[in-house]
Amino acid sequence: MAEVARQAEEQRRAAQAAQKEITARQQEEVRKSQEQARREAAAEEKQRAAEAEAAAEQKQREAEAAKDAAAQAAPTPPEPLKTTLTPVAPDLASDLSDAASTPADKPGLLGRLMGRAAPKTVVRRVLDDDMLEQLEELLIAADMGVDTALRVTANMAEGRFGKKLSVAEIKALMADEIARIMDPVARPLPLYPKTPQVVLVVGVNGSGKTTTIGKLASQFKAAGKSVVIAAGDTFRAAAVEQLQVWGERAGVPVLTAAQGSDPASLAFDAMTQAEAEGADLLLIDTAGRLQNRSDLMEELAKIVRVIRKKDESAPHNTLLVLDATTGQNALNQVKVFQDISDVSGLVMTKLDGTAKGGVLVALADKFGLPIHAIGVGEQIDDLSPFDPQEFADALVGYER
Ligand SMILES: Nc1nc2c(ncn2[C@@H]2O[C@H](COP(=O)(O)OP(=O)(O)O)[C@@H](O)[C@H]2O)c(=O)[nH]1
Ligand SMILES: [Mg+2]
Repeated sequence: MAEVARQAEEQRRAAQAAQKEITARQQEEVRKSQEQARREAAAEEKQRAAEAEAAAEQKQREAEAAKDAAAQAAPTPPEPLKTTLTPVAPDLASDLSDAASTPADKPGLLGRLMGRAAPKTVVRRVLDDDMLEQLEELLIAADMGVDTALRVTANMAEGRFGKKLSVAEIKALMADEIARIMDPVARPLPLYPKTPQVVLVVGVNGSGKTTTIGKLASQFKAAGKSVVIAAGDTFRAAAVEQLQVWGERAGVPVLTAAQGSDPASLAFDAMTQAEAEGADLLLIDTAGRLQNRSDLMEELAKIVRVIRKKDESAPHNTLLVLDATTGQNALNQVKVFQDISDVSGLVMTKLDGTAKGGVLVALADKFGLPIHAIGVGEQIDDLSPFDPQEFADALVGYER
């Protein structure tokens, strides 16, 4: 019996020990699984943090890329005219009271007119015939032409003859008179509801037609217009390539034809494509070989005839592109192109750094044709609206 009891007791103990062991194992497992859960939670947390960090980085990268793109897309405004256009005479631009001018400097026109003065002293001189004559010479030297120069000085003298004026007053007066002549012709390229609006671009070789078309296409595109370009100067292969480069820069399709092929048939195809695409504008480049005037006239007339088969009212603008550095010659070019085409407006290029900007005043005075824009450099954004006061101030070297 005792043996049985002892065995039972042993069994009970063994069972108890086994139970203890099981419990310990279970506890160990619980502990382990809790540990595992903690580890997983920590890993998950780490993962989330890493993801958040990556997202933030990505966001920053995107913001930076957007900023870069915006910086690239935003047209850098062209240099102000007052820093790029050469004033009527450098002497007019430099203030007499400027202490920086050294005695070695040539006194310059106004220096001679007014006499040398102690720094900071405002010199005044009487506006008399002598002074008016010298101002005229200055304007003629800037390619304003005799008639227009006389008109400007006569207007300056009106009501002021015999009065004493300072350099600043003379500059302001001259700038105002010039701006008054330019005001009526300063008009942007008109846009019509009829599409495609056909803009025929004419002018002598090298005047800046192709460059201006590239700049215009870029500006219209930026303004949300759809544009098609026709490379109508089929005479020179290089001209077509140049236009293709501009088209790529502006993001505008350029229609081309083989060198020497008929520009009129290209214009017709371009018109067909512009209509099919629902384009807002069709810009047609042309050759500018004035050496053979009747050929050029025939070529332009044929382009016009052909596009009128599609739209009787086309071309809606005939833009004459003139090079400011050709000075008075630009006046002859207007006459010639008015003879052989229906010039509706002007673009004056290369006003950056020319001393012949005065020709624009003569053009406004003599022809009264709208001046739509001015070219102030070779880059895509170097086409500015024409602002008469800014132009006049820059021409005279007047700081407002
Ligand atoms: N500085 C300056 N150069 C210009 C301007 N417009 C055009 N040009 C340059 O004048 C040259 C002739 O221009 P281009 O467009 O080929 O004239 P096109 O023969 O009439 O088509 C090129 O070297 C142009 O870069 C301008 O406004 N300023
Ligand atoms: Mg060209």
